This record gives sequence, structure tokens and C-alpha cells, in this order.
Amino acid sequence: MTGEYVPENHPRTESLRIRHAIIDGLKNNVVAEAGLIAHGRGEALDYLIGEKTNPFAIKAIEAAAALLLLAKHPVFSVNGNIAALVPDETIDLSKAVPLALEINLFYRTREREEAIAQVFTSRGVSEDSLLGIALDKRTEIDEITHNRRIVDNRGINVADVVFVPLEDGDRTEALVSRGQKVVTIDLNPLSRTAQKSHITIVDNLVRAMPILVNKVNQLSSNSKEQLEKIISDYDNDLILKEAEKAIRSI
Ligand code: PTJ
Repeated sequence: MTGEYVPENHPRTESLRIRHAIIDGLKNNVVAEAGLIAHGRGEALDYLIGEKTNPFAIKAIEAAAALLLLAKHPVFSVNGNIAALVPDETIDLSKAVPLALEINLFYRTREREEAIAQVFTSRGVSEDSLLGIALDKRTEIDEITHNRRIVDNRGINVADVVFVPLEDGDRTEALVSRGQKVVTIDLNPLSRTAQKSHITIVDNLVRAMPILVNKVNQLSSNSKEQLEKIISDYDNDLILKEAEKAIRSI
């Protein structure tokens, strides 16, 4: 963290701290150059939702927790921004559900795969359990033309629920067309990913992830029927409309 650039008494200390985590991630090969642009877009949208976790996000987080707990083979698709901003929460979620972590990159290079793997192995995750990097386990999803088509045949390829925060729309559509359930976190309720996912958490990744981990822990003792009820009562179109309304009414 480039902490020296982040004065403690600055009115936007937290926002600067997060921004510098992304910049450090770029320097360490974790974040793609386009990840900075994505982050800037996220910052702008975060202003518009009041830089807080709104009720529409809380409802989506509860449904996401229920869906992840009900899944037989849930997989968390990890990209550069996630590794830079919420590595600890990502590991917490992988233990709480439990779910597999798969590194899946739009701007895929061997250097970035290794740098992102290092973020997790340095925090105690075993290299063997990190999917998406072993060359002999790779396969390709026909429906996707770009790099995200490269998936692990133990992970995203066979997952029933895929968690894809900060995503580009193509893959979400492809996963949905393959019959897989998709959960995302995206500050833009109008993005294709937000629109096509089954559950869309319109919130900043940094705020939403710890809440999601807590929610999974809280719901983990619920019965299958109780979890199914949470999902059947949930309406993602309504949630997206509420998020869009919050942005337009500012
Ligand atoms: O690491 P890679 O190579 O897999 O690349 C990752 C990026 C993020 C560069 C890639 O997936 C990409 O280009 O994504 P997009 O198309 O820019 O979409 C990112 C979406 O996430 C946008 O809708 C942003 O508004 C949103 N976003 C950005 N930062 C945050 C966010 N949503 C939630 N929390 C954030 N902190």
C-alpha cells in the first residue's frame, strides 16, 4: 500500500486508500491497466448511490448468500481488482460457504496469474486449491471468444453457481446460456453483467464482501427450505430498478 500518499486526516482517506490499493496492484502485476479505468467508473457510480450499502444491495446480498449455500459446486471467479481490493474477504468467503477460488482473467498473462496466485498463497491458501492456473486442468468454454473462455475443468466449467464480481458482460451471458447461475457485484445496475445475472449486488465490492461473508455465516444453519424461500421471494429485476431509481433521483 502506498500509504505515504494517503493522509489520515484527508476527508476522503478511505477512498484514497482503496485507490492506492488498486495502483499498487497495477505495479505488482495483479491489476490490469483497464482495472484502473474500471475502478474510476466504479468510484463515480459509488458517489451516485451515496457511497453506502443501500437496502437493494442488502436484499441481494441475502439472496446471494442463500444461493451460494444451496449450491452443490459454487465457484468464485477471481480477477485482478478483486485480488487487490478484497483478498482477505475472498478467502473468508471461500471458507464460509465453502467455495472454490478460480483465477479467471480478461487480460490473461502468466505473470498476472502468478502475481494473483501469490496474493492468496501468501495468505495461507494452498496452491493446489487455487483453480485456473494449472495448465493441464484447462478447458475452454465455446460460447466465449475472449480470454475468459479459458476455465478450469474442476471449477467454472462444472460449477452450478458462479460468483463473478466486477465482470464484463459477455461471460455472464455465456454462463447463463449454459444453465449456470450467476451472482455478481457491480456498481453499475445498467451493465450487461448486472442485467443478465440472477443476483446483482449493486454496491462497492469493498463494502459488500464483508457483509456477504457475515450473511453466509448467519444463514449457514438455516434449512434448505428456508434458503429456497429467500431465493423464491427475491426479484432481481426489482432490485435493479430500485438501484437505477436511486441513481436517477440524486
Ligand atoms: O483482472 P482482469 O484481467 O480479469 O480484468 C478485470 C477488469 C475489471 C479490468 C475487467 O473485468 C473489465 O474490464 O471490467 P469492466 O467491463 O470495466 O466492468 C467492471 C464493472 O465493475 C463496471 O461496471 C464498474 O462500474 C464496476 N466496478 C468497478 N469497481 C467496482 C465495481 N463494482 C463494485 N465495486 C467496485 N469496487
